Amino acid sequence: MAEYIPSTSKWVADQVELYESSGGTEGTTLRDTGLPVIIVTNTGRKTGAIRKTPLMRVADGENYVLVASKGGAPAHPVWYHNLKADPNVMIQDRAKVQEMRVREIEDSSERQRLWELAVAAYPPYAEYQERTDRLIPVFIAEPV
Ligand code: F42
Repeated sequence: MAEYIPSTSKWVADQVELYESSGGTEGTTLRDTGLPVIIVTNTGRKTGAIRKTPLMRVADGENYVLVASKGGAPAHPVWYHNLKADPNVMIQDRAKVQEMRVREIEDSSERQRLWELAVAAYPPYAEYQERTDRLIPVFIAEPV
């Protein structure tokens, strides 16, 4: 069984701890914004370790849109590379935990539709894209 290595960001690791230990009843929003968060459990592409990444909850029907924004940082978040290496994830949305498979959206019109959903759910995504000249990657997570 692979080991879980918490995020190096304490606030992130703390949110995962609270979210999971409360069975998805606490720690389910972004700080005091009231905006919902999901936890994406993914596999470290180098360590094979279990990694847990909170992301804003952007639903598209039964699917989720995962946005590799990292606050508009110049480089993709490391979890982006994990998902590209192994698309099999677990997503916890409050009390619901399900196996899902992710794929990066390359088609520009589909990406545009999903990007608009994401910005509607979490407007700062638009500012993050302004901050960086990297195109912020968008994944769709679909039930297995
Ligand atoms: N980040 C987003 O990008 N989008 C969001 O919508 C978002 C929402 C959100 C809500 C709540 C919250 O608490 C955090 C939120 N975050 C969001 C932050 C997100 O959870 C991540 O912390 C952030 O995106 C940065 O991801 P990261 O994978 O770059 O994390 C770094 C800090 C990290 O954990 N690095 C580890 C380390 O040890 O330095 C390595 C982690 C890892 O996966 N290592 C791989 C392995 O094999 O284990 C190696 C990968 C490689 O190729 O090097």
